[in-house]
This record gives sequence, structure tokens and C-alpha cells, in this order.
Amino acid sequence: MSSVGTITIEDGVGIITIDSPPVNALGIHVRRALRDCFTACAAKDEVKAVVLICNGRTFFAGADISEFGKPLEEPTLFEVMDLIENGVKPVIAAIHGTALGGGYELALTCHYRIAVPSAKVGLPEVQLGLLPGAGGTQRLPRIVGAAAALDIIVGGAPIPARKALELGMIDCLADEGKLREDAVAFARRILAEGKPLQRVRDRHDKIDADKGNVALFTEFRAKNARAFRGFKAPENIIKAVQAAVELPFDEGRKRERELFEELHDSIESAAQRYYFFAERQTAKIPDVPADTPILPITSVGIIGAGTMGGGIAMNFLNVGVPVTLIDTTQEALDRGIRVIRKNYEISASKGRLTAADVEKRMALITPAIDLGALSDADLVIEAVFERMEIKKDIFARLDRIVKRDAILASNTSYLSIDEIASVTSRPENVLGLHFFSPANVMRLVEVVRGAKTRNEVIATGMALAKKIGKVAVLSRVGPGFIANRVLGPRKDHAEDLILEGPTPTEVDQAIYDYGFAMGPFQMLDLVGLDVILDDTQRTLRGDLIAAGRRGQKSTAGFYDYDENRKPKVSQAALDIIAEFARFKGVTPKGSLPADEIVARLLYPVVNEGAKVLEEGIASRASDIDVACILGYNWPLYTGGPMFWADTVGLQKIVAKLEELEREHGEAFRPAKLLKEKAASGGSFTRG
Ligand code: T1G
Repeated sequence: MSSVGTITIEDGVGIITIDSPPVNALGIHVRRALRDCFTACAAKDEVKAVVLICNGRTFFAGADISEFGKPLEEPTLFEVMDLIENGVKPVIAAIHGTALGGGYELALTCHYRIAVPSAKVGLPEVQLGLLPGAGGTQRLPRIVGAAAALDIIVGGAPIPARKALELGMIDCLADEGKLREDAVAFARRILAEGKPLQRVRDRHDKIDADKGNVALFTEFRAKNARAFRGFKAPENIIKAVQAAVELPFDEGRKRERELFEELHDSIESAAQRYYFFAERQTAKIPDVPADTPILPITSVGIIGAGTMGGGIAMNFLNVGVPVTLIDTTQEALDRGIRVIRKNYEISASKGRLTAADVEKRMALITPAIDLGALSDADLVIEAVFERMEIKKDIFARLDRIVKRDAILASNTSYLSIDEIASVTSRPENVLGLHFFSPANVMRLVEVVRGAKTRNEVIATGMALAKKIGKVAVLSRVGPGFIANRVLGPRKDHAEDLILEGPTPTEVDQAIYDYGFAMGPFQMLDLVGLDVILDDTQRTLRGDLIAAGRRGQKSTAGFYDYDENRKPKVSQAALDIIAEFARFKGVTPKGSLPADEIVARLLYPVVNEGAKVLEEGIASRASDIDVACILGYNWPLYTGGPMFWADTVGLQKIVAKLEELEREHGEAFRPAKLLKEKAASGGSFTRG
């Protein structure tokens, strides 16, 4: 027997224990161990029943994602599953942690499932652009019915054990910390009852009722059309669950396999699988050792009770960290706290929080006007106006007030952390914590290390972001750090492009069809044309504002807006654009095909990404992809700008940028790193 799999026998029950850190992923070694252990148990007369349990933090967390895209080695998961399901001895899956994907599918081939209350079970393959390809789409509907199976599999969220028990996804709850003995006792009870073995695959009572019910699937499709846009997996999941209802089990499983392979070979799933590891890579900082001490953060001060400050505060209140919230006037403070309470009450009205949860969070806020109230804070985050002199004044005062080892952070979205730190006596304890709006919702935090920020402070910033449920991406100081920097060209070139003929509608449609929720002009109208405006010269937005068009808030911007805030083409806006083009001496040449527009706006994003890597602002290309996906909702199934660039082909991008440079100038000049990679046949993200 390998070290991964062991068998112990207790009074007729064979206990197969799998131990393959970190998450017992069902890679080749685990599959071999399972095959060997189940074969051995089948052969041992003294074994009457089998308990399957895992050591470590969790039951099998699914197939080994790193094996996808590579030739599959035997035994396959199916071989192991057949050994279990077709065996004559009852097999009980004993679940702790997260039984996910192939892990839960394996449990579904066992005859019974027992779990501790803290466990979760689920089929999250949709998050990898896949579907449960080891029988999950065929077995789960037989337990919970087609409608619930659609919600669970397309949703992809793990189901807590108590809920799973209600749904029948598990058969019994063990006492917390007593899983092994309770599972063995359960196995003995099964043996004592001598009940015939029940295979999930043989159940049909839950699916018979849905036979021929096509509407169930068409309505589900229609209801979720918007959320599914661009993703391939949901449609294949619907087809697989429909097959479970309409076809005999083995035919359904065959159909599931076809639908799985289709997804497995798709670029969308490759992108989402890449993203799975990219998000986990962000935490690994090449020059900050993994064992760098994390400083304790038990109290936080936040300066600025506005939209950003309030949102940032909620993240800490959500994890029980007390917050001292500062603003210049009582009125501003009261307003900020009212907004926080309103946000929590909205969550409570949607059942995401209880009234007690709301009060518990609100009780952790200490409002104050005097910075002196922060003298004991472990961390202070400044979230005030983006004006350097205001920030420097605040940091200089904070430096005299807060305790020696306190960390000082700025939520600036582009100003220099080094310059801010220079007014303090502790630049080694200063960093940027750049949240994205709305800060209580967006999962990205750019942790900005200054030239003097010490490793402990960097490591603490990264760990803290994870603690408050965010994904931290490390950036060095530079204008706009990572996400704002690389996305900047998209907005800038969009405003130039509409002078040449394509309309805001055509540009927005092309970017929408690429996969963004909204194009640049609808986004500008939503944010407001007067936010961050260059008033040192005449600009197109300046002209629109002068005409009273400040965006949705004035029911007119690049579009006109009706009472439902629906955008309509505006001749007045088009006239202002045409007039500004004349002012700039640009001769419109009419519309452009969508792929031209995409290249014109998104190839420069890739180019800027290459510069960010050249300058060492980002540690790796995948960090840029994570920042753009989480910070700007770059479509996940493209993998982000750098992965997408590798999909398009770097030579094609360089050729197009050089063409655009000849026509529109050096703003399109390909970055050195991009040219080098294109010339050498290299890539940003393909290893
Ligand atoms: N395969 C390979 N590596 C995995 C892995 C997996 N399934 N899950 C986690 N890891 C690695 C991860 O990269 C990290 O490595 C370490 O484990 C800890 O993970 C046939 C097709 C289980 C909830 O989608 O959701 O089954 O960075 O940092 O926050 O139908 O990991 O340390 O080197 O995330 O405690 C379906 C994926 C697969 C679950 C733990 N399963 N994993 O979260 O730790 S597809 C999933 C997770 C499938 C079948 C199909 C989470 C977790 P490193 P972590 P965590």
C-alpha cells in the first residue's frame, strides 16, 4: 500500500484513509491508492463494510486541476468509482472540510455519506468552465431532483452539511471531531440492519416527475441568460441534467462525458482553470519569504467616512475587527454611519444577515472627529480626497499620534506611496491598500509596497486582505498601480476613436460583445463625466459638460437616458463629438468592424501590461489578469488581458500595434517586452 492510502480494520469495518496534502485532490497517486485499497478491502473476508475518510484539512477537493489538459493516466476516476459502486460491501463516505467536484462525485458512488456539521459538499466545476464530469450531473438529480440540481451545479457554491442533509446530499451528521468513530458506528448499523445496498444511480423517483418537462430547462435558461452570457459551461450543464432526466443512467453518463470534453477542450475553460491558479499565485511574493511574520491587527482606524471609507470599514466590521471611523465634521460622520447601516439593512432584508448581525457590526464602530482617537490603532487607512497635500498633512499628523509599530496605509488609487511616506518617520511601516468601489463588494485590493516598506508590513497587508475576504495583488509604486494603469488606455483610446467615426454605441457594443458588462461610454456616463476631468485644456468631456451633459446623473452624457436610466442614442452628443473632432482636426472615416474596435482599445491594454511587467510594478503577468478581472470585471472566460493576448497571438498584436503607431502615433508603440516575446515565440502566461 502507498503512503497516500492506508487500511485499518476495526471489528469488520475496513477504514480506508487517504492522505495527500494540501487538499487530497484526486490526482494519479490518489487514484492508484484508492484502487489498491478498495481492491484489497474487496478481497478481505474480515472486511464487511468500508469507511472512506481523508486526513488533513479536507475530504477530496476534486480532480487534480493541474492534470487537466494533459494525457489522462490510469486508473481513471471512473475505474475507482466502479470498484466502489459495483462492490458488494457497503461503502460509507466520511466527509470533513470541502467535498467538491470529483470528490463529492466519488462520495455519490458510495452507498452512504456522513459528514461533520462544519463540512461542505458541492460541484463547483462551473467555476472552472467545466461541468461535473464524473457522474455528478447524472447522480445529483437522482437525489435532489432536476430543478435543485440545476441550481446547485450551475451555481457552483458549496452546500453546508446541515443543508445538504435536508436535501439528501448526505445521509447523516457526525459529531464535530468524531467523524471516524461515528462513521464506523454508522457502518456497523448498516451491517446490523442488513439492508440491501442502495446505489444512487438506481434511484429514479426524483427524476421521473420531470420526464418530458422541457419547460423546466427552457425557463431556467431564460431566467439566467444574462448571468450566463459568454460562459459555455452553464448550457452544457443544462443539457447534461436534462439527459439525466430523459436517458437511462449509462446513456446519460455517456452524454455527460461528451458535454464535459467539449468544455474541457474549450479556451474558456482553459482560461478559467488558469485563473484558478492565478488567483492563488498572487499571495506568493518572490522576495518576501512565506514565513515572514504577520503583525497583529486587532483594531483599525479609517480616515474618511465617505463612500470608500465606509465600504472599507464594512470589510473589517464583517470579520469582527473594531473600527474607529474619522471624519472632519459630525454631520459627515453621521452620514457615513447611516450609509453603512443602510447597506447592512439591505443585506439583512435579503436574508444574508440577521438583525443581530447588523447590530453586532454597527457596535464595532467608534466614530470620532479627532485624529487623537487613533493613538491605539494597529492600522490606519486613509481614504480622503486624492490630493497629495491633504494626504501628506494627514500622514504627518498621524505619525505624531499613532503608536510606534502602527501601520499607516493610503487608499490612494494612483498617488505615490513613497512621497506620502516621506513625511513620516516610519516609511518602512507605510503602504498602499487600494480598494475598488464599492469597497465592501469588490474583491480586489492592490497592496502597494513603497521603496522602504518592510517585509513584515507587506506580508501583513497581503494576509489582512485575505482575512477580509479579498484577493490581494501586490504592486510597486507607479501611476495607477496595476489595474487603473493597464485599463487607462482603453478609456483614452475610446475617446479618440469616436472622433474618427465609430459612434459611442458601436464602440460600447463591441466591448459589450467582447464580454464586458458595459462599454467605456456607458461606464463614463455611469461614473459621471466630471469625475477626474482634465481641466487644463479643452476636452470632449469638457464640451459635453459645458452642454449640461454630465452623464446619467444629468440624464444626458454620451447618451440620453430615459426615466429607467436606459441609454438612447443622442444626436446632440453626436453633434458635440463631431464639433470637437473638427476642433482637433480629425476627419471622421465612418464605422469600424467590431474586431477592429476591440484591437484598437484592448491591444493597448496588453501593451501597458507588458510595460507594467518591464517596470517591475507587477511581479507576474497573471497578477495583472487577476487585477483586471476582479477590479474591472474583465470577462473571466478570456483569462484577463495577458492570457487573452497569448490566445490571440503576440505577433498579431505587435503587428497591429505597429500599424496603429504608424497611423496614430507612439501611444501605440509596442513595449520592448511584448516585441521580444512575440519575436521569440514566447508568451506571458503559458509557462
Ligand atoms: N487540484 C489541484 N490543486 C488544488 C485543488 C485541485 N482541485 N484545489 C486546491 N488546490 C491547491 C491550490 O492550488 C493551493 O495550492 C492549495 O491546494 C490550497 O488551496 C471530474 C472536473 C478546496 C476550497 O474546483 O475551491 O473535480 O497555492 O489556497 O482557501 O467532475 O482550494 O498552496 O500551491 O484554495 O483553503 C473541482 C478547488 C475540480 C475545488 C480550499 N474542485 N479548490 O481552499 O486553499 S474539477 C474544485 C478549492 C473536478 C470532476 C471535475 C479550494 C478549497 P498552493 P487554497 P483554501
